[in-house]
Amino acid sequence: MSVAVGVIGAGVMGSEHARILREDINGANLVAVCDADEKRARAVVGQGEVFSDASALIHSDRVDAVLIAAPDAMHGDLVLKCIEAGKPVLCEKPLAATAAGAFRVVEAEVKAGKRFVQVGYMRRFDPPYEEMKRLLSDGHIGKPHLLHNIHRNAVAPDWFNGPMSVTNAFVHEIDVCRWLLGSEPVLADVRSIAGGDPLMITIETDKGEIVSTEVFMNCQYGYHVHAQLVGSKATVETVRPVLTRRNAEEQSITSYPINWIDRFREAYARQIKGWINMIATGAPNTGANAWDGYVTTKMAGDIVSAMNANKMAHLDVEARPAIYA
Ligand code: ISE
Repeated sequence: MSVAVGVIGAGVMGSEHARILREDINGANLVAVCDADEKRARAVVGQGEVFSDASALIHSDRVDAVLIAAPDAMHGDLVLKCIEAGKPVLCEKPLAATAAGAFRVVEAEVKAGKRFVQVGYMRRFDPPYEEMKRLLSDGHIGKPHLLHNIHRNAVAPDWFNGPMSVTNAFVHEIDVCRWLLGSEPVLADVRSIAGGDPLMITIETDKGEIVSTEVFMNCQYGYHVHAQLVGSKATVETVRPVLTRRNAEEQSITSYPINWIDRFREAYARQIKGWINMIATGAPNTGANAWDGYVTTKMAGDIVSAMNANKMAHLDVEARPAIYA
């Protein structure tokens, strides 16, 4: 059985997801793309149908499953429409622009008694991050003490604003902390240079681990994401995937990707492969669910509020509903 997928949003992420569905995934078929700009939709839809209305795509009999890559502020409502239509949905992070919007998704799944939603925290599918988790799980690192993160973009996207360093970018490190360590952030302190970029965010977890993250949205030299886990027996860190090393003019040079698409191309494809396999075979969902999406969005919002009040953020969430056990 081939899963017929409709993609909402044909921007930088939606067009890459559409390409992956067209070219890299056996068992899936890109049947529809919706974007406010019809030309952008037509450029990526392949043999599928172009929609100008997201609801029409979601409710189309041609569409079995929906991938949402629209602007962040639209995510929550579009996901709710997918749940109402009874269709599985992979939603790019964040799950919603606000904690309230994300919690409405959780409430809809609890009411339905069924999980429809996967959230696009693709680092869970990135081989370096997966290896880190495997080494930790197998006991090679010992008890985790510290996690150091670097999250640098070459130049912030033109739609970016200050709080998005947390709500759009740092949400990845919140999810990595929860997924890699199996811990819940309980305290966050944010410091920044004048102008707010870069930020340094220090989190303390419910197990006493300390997670430090630099978020720099305009580092100029390239897209650079790095993590180092410090444990009681060893440390382990991601190694930047490179294809070549150029030796010239007394230098040894490897290149940085220009954005997250190039750095995480394999992770995006593996994330979609796992999602399609789950839909087609009922295999367990190994990605981030709506509860994970709610927690990251709520914590990011709490951190932004604390930042604005020049305070530390005390992070807590409601009890996790049973359907997310
Ligand atoms: C972007 O939206 C992403 O999700 C990337 O993974 C992240 O590194 C970047 O900072 C975000 O703006």
